[in-house]
Amino acid sequence: MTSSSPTTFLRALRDLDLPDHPEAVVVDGRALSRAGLRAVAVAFGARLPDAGPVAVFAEPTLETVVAVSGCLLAGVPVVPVPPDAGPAETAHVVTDSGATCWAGPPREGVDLPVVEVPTVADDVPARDRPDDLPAPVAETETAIVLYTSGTTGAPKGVVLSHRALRTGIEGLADAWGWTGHDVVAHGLPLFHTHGLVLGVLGSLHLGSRVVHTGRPTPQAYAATPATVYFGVPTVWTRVARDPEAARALSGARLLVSGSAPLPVPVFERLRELTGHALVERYGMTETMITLSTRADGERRPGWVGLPVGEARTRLRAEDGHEVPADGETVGRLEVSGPMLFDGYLNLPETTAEVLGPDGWFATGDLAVVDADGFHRIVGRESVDLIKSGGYRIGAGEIETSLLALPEVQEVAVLGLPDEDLGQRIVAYAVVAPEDADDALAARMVEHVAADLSWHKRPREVRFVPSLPRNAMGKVQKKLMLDVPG
Ligand code: MLC
Ligand code: AMP
Repeated sequence: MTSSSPTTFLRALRDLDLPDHPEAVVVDGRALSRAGLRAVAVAFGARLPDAGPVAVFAEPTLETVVAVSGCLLAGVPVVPVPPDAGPAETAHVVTDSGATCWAGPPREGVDLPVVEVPTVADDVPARDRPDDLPAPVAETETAIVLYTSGTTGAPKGVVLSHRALRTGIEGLADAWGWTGHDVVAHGLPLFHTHGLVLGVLGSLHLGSRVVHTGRPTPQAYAATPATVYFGVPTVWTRVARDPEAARALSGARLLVSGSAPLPVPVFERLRELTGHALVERYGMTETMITLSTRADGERRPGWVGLPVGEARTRLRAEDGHEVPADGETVGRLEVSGPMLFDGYLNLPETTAEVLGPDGWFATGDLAVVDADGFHRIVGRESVDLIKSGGYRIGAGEIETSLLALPEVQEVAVLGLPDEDLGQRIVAYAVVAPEDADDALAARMVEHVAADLSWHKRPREVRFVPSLPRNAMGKVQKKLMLDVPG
């Protein structure tokens, strides 16, 4: 067994000697100081029935911040549950993660003891308010399990240690000059890396204030004074279409885009409107943020910059050789470093397919690197992993869901280019001619929204007489992507 130092993640929440602010954390208009958050988070941790993982219904609320912080301070793994997930997906996350209790409102598919989440210290009886923090667990212990889609099957639990989160955040602090003097604003979901781990937990580690705007709308961003704004490209595309909101962000220190490719015209338009060249960064649930442009360095539209902190990258050709750093030759991007995940929960074989014994992780993304070490993400190897609005969605899970409808004989799900969402989920379905109508299309969309989650619903259904297949019977999705409309 390897020894490991105690975790120091969430330093600014552990160490109350650091400067505090009455509105250190604001979610949708409700605020806590860090001292206040620490008190209720520790009280929440003390209520947990055992050391088992805690499933947290991760709405964008102060309760989510308290529950997640409380688990991390208590050294208990936390499992954020997407609030828009249907009963089947919720049940999968709760069961697969082995969660032993539930922090959130009653929910179909969840049969676990509920732990109430306090947000006001005075509401917690004095006897239930520990004076001190629990002893920190080892850095190598699991901090969080984030569920994310693969090309097929149900979402997989990505296991991240306290060390992965800490080193990932400290790398970004270095790249972005992110300090306790910053105010971070965003309105992203609190069940993924971007909104939860970077926006909220990153701030609680580095001591910046964080303001969650409820929704990531241009108006909400414009109305929230901050030094650093986080957004997925869809958010920035919408800001670029709202000149007044965009101009309101001119006084920021950094505007940061990530989770999907930022279109170059959006980068250019925002430069015109705000005077800012956006910082672009690339990451994955499995890797934290591994590449970024720098606060004090070049920002090149369409490029995601240099390795962050202790992250290392390499680009491999199909034959396994490293590709030249010429800014043109495309290779498979691999990443190593202490910010990597420990594996997919309960899936050792799937983990071994992507995470080698040498510590290199195959991202599934294709990239080029130039002589200065600048990276550009070219695309993904598989068309079956779709990024829509910054959400990662597996074509396979949607196809499986749709095939449960008796009318759907065959189906292929694709991510088609979309100006707003980056990719738009389109389901190509083979059904009997008499079934092919708007009512069935609407029912298919509703079925996915209810069965999986709202953000995984197809935005469009196209009825087709057949799907193109090769001699082996495999659907030729790349051919379908080449055929317009
Ligand atoms: C939402 N709606 C629902 C619903 N859920 N209606 C019925 N049932 C439900 N379950 C409604 C909303 O209220 C809203 O209505 C409308 O549907 C649209 O919802 P939306 O999903 O908010 O808007 P949309 O335009 O589809 O989404 C754009 C978006 C969203 C940018 C807001 O895609 C988003 O939040 N993306 C962020 C994804 C993300 O954080 N990814 C990071 C992954 S981590 P109305 O009427 O109010 O408009 C990662 C690592 C890294 O990638 O590198 O960062
Ligand atoms: P997720 O696990 O949701 O973080 O999704 C990770 C995937 O998002 C990566 O494998 C990339 O395909 C994509 N991605 C994240 N950031 C960027 C970026 N800046 N540019 C292009 N693709 C990105």
